[in-house]
Amino acid sequence: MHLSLEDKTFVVMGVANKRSIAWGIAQALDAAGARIIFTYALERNEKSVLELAETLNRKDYLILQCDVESDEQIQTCFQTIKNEVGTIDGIAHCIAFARKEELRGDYTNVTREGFLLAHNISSYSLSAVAKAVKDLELMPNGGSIVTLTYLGGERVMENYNIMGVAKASLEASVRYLAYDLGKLNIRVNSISAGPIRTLSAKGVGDFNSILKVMEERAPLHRGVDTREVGDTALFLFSDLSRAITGENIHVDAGYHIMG
Ligand code: NDP
Ligand code: KAL
Repeated sequence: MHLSLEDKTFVVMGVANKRSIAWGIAQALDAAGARIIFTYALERNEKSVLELAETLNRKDYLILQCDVESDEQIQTCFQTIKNEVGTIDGIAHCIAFARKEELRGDYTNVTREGFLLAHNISSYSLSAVAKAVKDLELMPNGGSIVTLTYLGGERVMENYNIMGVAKASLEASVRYLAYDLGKLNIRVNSISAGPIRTLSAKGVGDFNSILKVMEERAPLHRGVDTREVGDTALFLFSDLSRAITGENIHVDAGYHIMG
């Protein structure tokens, strides 16, 4: 099915490389003709985002730095968007981080610093970005904000630990933000993606066995890819989902329904 978002602009946060879920979302948006503004955290990622952006159909993309640990960078980034583009129609927030050593073993090994860091980058950042959108009146015509979560935010999944707690906070933030921004006709939803082999997934947990269990037990008996997540994001960015907000859509081949 073809959706046209030709007159719309979206901010995509969290492209690290071509395996990133954010890149799958960018590809889906590009296929629908949308204009994209990319944000990255680390200087060293700017070049890889630029190389990927060059492969898009639309060349009027922007690439801006936005380390979400910094209020100043968030403010500067979204003020630049306001100055250069005026208004936007949506944001894909595809950002999470926790210390590697707190993503294995007992959850009780978590430290105060590690707990706060995971929540700061993986959860608070969504609220901070939503606040910037509201304060700068970036979505005067309404809009759609989409974030990424994982089943470990709803249930205990081995090794996910502090990230599961941060995702629970993120999912609750989606509901409170949906209520708050609903007044402005801005919708806020999350996509709960099945396991996908990205840079973040590398070196944490036993990814192969998690994927194997998914292929065995999920109703569709397969994994999912970033373009499938991208297509669901496209739906959430489009008018087809105009009455959906505060929702968490599982794009996981149905794995979450299994007992
Ligand atoms: P990637 O590693 O490709 O993307 C993670 C991104 O987070 C990177 O681009 C990284 O940027 C960014 N990031 C980390 N810290 C910061 C920061 N301080 N400021 C701004 N950006 C930051 O992995 P995924 O595509 O897998 O992850 C995207 C989202 O999807 C995450 O929220 C993740 O939890 C979620 N998810 C992933 C699943 C999977 O199986 N892969 C399953 C379900 C959900 P940089 O490299 O510049 O630091
Ligand atoms: C149960 C699963 C197995 C893996 C356990 C934990 C995964 C946590 C995700 C979290 C985002 C990973 C990290 O923060 C990794 C980080 O400590 C080290 N990596 C990096 O710094 C790289 C270079 C950058 C790009 O990564 C980040 N994030 O900035 C969960 C699996 C099955 C599903 C996943 C991977 C879910 C998820 O939320 O990503």
